[in-house]
Amino acid sequence: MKITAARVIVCSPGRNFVTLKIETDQGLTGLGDATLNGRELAVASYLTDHVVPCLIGRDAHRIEDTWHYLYRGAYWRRGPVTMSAIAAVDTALWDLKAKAAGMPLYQLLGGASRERVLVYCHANGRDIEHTVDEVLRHRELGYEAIRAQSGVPGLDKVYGVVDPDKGDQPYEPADADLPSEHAWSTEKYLRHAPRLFDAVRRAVGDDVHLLHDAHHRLTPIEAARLARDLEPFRLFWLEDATPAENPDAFRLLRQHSTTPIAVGEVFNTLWDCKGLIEQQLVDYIRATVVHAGGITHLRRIADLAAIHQVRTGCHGATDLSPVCMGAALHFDLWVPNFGIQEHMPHTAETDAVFPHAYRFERGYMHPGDVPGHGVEIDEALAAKYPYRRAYLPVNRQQHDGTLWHW
Ligand code: KDG
Ligand code: MG
Repeated sequence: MKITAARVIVCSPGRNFVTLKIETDQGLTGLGDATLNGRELAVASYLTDHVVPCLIGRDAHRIEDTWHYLYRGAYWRRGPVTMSAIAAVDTALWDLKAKAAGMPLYQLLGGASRERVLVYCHANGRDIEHTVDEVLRHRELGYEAIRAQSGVPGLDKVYGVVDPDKGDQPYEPADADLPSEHAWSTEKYLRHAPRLFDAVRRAVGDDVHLLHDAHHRLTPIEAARLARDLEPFRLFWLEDATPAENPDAFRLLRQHSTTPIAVGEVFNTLWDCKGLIEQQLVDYIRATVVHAGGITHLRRIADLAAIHQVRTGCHGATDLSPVCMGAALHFDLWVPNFGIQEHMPHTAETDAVFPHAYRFERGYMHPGDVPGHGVEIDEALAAKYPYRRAYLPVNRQQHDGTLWHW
């Protein structure tokens, strides 16, 4: 099966998505997600200008060889742009191989290890009361695992928080034109977060998994304090408690708390998490298909994690396209050391552009059983939503304006 053409499709049905479509001489096509929120065109250019010319004429079945051709062959390794581009090619090739075999992708990976995929949702509120209402509403929808994020008194905007009264959208922000600036206070947040989980746990009882994302904003000792303060509420995980690039920080965190730790949505390769996994400094690894080199590389990360009792918890925010979601769900159904999958439903506009076989049912998902990863693109509809420049916000310390982690 020879690759005859490959194209990058950039569209913005509510937010930007970058999709690679590979065509073959067998008439089959494969899709890969290449979306890197806020830096979309860098990946599109990396693919169009540097990768696509190398793909034409290659055997689409040689997934492993193509992965190394793009990774080692570039000489310059790693990084989110490179690895998202490689991921897109890899995902499209797995899609093609599974279509050629007439099987859903999870069958090629080794078959289903479970009946269905446990997912967690986002309950976001402007304050504690609103967040509790959102947790209870998501419980009614059947979710057994719920991430709770709340506005913090004294801070106007906080990551993960939605205020419908301010017209906020229930998805990861992608502000147009230039990055917006938020004010941050660690002291206010650290006072507030334990109160939030006290209220949420009381309202929802013991039978729901609760999660929280600190989004890299704490120093190691602050992260340790938060993890310890949250222990009574028995979280499923505390995510990105401190910036992910410093493994030593996680050693300090571990010394102080038994709250399970998740990290890795910003990781691109095994080399970013090797130490954290081998030293069992984290419990869940959040790398996913699009930003960590595709199915081929993600399964390598998962295999290393498995022998150190670290489980997977793939990133699944709405800035990852349905193509990534579909591929991740096949991976989740197979991967032996599965933990949980993040699920933020896409908007109706996005779902219409990316028709898919995966489905949600009362707190669980399934990738479906059509050949391939089960996600397609309606190119005519996609063309109606041209790219719009968009950025994630930035954070500054409230007291003196120092640029901080968002
Ligand atoms: O583009 C950034 C988002 O993907 C990130 O902010 C989402 O932290 C996130 C999460 O846990 O979903
Ligand atoms: Mg996160």
